[in-house]
Amino acid sequence: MRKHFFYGIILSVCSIGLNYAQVKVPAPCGPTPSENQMRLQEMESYAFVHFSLNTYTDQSWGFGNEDVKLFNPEKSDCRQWVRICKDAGMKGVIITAKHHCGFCLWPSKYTEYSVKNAPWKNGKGDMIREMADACKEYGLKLGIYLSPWDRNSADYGKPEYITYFRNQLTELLTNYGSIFEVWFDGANGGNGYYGGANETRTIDRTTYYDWKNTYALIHKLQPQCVIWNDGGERGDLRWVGTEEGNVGETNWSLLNGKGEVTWNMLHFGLETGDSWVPAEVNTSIRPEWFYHPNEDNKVKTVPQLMDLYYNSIGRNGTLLLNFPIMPNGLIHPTDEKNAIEFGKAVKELFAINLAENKKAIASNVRGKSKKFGAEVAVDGKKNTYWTTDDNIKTASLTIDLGKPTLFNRFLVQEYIRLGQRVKAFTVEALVDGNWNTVAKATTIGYKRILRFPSVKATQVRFSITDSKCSPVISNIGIYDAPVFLSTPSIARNQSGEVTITTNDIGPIFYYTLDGTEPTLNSKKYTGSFVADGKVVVKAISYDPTLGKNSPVGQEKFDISKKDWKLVGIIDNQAAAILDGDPSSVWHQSDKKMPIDLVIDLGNEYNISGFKYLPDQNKWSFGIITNYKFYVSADSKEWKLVSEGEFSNIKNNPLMQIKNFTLVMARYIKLCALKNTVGDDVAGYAMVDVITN
Ligand code: FUL
Repeated sequence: MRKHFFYGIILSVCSIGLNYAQVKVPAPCGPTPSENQMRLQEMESYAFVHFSLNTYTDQSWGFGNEDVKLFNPEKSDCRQWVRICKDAGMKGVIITAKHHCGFCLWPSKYTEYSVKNAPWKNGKGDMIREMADACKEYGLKLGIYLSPWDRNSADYGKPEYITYFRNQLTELLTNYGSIFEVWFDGANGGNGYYGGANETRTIDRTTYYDWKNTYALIHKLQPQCVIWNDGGERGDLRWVGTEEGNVGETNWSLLNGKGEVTWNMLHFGLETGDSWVPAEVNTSIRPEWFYHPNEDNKVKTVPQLMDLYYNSIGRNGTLLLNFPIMPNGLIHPTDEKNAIEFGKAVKELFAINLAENKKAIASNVRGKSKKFGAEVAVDGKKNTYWTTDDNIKTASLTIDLGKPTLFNRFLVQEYIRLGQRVKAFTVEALVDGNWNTVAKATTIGYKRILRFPSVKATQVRFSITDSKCSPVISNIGIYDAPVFLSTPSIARNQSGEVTITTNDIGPIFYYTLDGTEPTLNSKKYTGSFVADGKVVVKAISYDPTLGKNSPVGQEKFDISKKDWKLVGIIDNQAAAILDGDPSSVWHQSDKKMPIDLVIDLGNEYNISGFKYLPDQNKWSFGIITNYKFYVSADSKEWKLVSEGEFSNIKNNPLMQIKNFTLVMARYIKLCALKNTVGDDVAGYAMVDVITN
């Protein structure tokens, strides 16, 4: 009897051993990330800092003739920037070593247009060196933004410029230690100073830069560096088609290595793509990339930054968040405060994974092996995974939370070293013995986080309903996230009626009209009210059940539009320009460029600027890039008061603000000279004036 028992043990040990040895890891499914791409994906979030001569001229894009003498950040402190980035949870910082104006933040040997001729530190300063030192001190990685378009260089457009560009790249990749990412912006060619030529230069972005050889140089100098490039040859990462701070809910980390890349491919990836090209979500903590004092109250709030987190990292992307540097060389205190609170909130949110080390079972386990079992998905280790037998494309995993548990977030990760596989999944919660679906989604990738209203359940079932190959899940997290109320939106229509709204369900609003911060003692909003003429409306929303209020929303309105009339336009839809609603838009397409829009303000005013908001819709068109702006007392004799470009309006279609010398007028004329696609359509969501 004892003998049998002994042989039995030997036999079963052998068969376990056999079973273990037989269960092979799944084969990769489609393209997989390189080590460099993997390292970047695991960084999850990193920062941009935008600092150049634009900082001193209040511009988005410099022309290339701005005076180097303007650059004198008397308090500049890269340690402040890096400390803030670190506290915000970021793992690296990419600095605009050279933006489109061509000004270099390091003393390049190859141009005079750099810090070496600026008053800052008597021409002895080197901002890239200071950044490299600060990054080292705080344990963050350093990245470089080097604009291929250079509006200062006399050689731009000629072959000589490529040598210049590579010389600069060599300086940056040789003298400042390890660089984790190089960023080549897609804005290319156009008008500029070009060493005094003051002309328009056009290049073929697919051939001019000879990216292949530039990439070879980067690989030689910095083998661990990833390349971001929106200008031609496919890089290691892709732009997501918007600077608003989101990537598609469906997000494949794939594209084709060659061929055209459409907007949809940028935003959603390409399920059938033959190359691994993950999404990087780039956006600014303020509307624009460079510092503009008029955006001091437009800094993204913590709830907005949390949305950004879910819409980037939570959708299988990395987050590249920009901080504009002020003329004194520091990050503004509001940006600092919001970024640090955001970092803290993310840390707190993910501190307790309610699923970790809980009992879990799966509908299928690869070779019935413990190594690939359900519990491995909740073991908190990133290199272990639950997977199924080959050819299994639908499967579920159930986690027993042990007791009724409140949660509102579900996080899941694929082991992407074996490819991105899952096409669709659902999450259900067991409440009082019934399974309720709490969320449905498509792709997962490196990380997917789903938000849903709080639910109290004893078990959670994660079901893969479609997959390219057998699913490979490395991690599952269940969280009870604190709820943030979003900043309320404030709009005013042509009759002067102010409306306050929010996407949250249930909160009430309090507001002020005298510039003071609203509190629960301020006036309660009971519906739209009239506040015509110049006024600042500030509002908060408050949820009595949560006992929480939102950050302050604010809108500064100028003169009343009651008496405004669009001159010579009979289409009723054109009222969209004056209705105060940023989502409504009117296009004129019955004329050839230049196309005029004339507005009668009804009275004479002292005007010192104008605002133009382009079409804000997803499939927007008629976005004006070049304009002239005229004023008149009688609509007969016109005076040109401003002309130029709406820089970067294509990628970042913000409200454009142009200031000019004070002038008395009753009529205004916005003349569209060109739009983003070069056709004859001019679209307007809003046109407004700034009075003294
Ligand atoms: C854009 C540029 O044109 C902006 O100025 C900014 O640098 C942003 C990150 O990329 O396309």
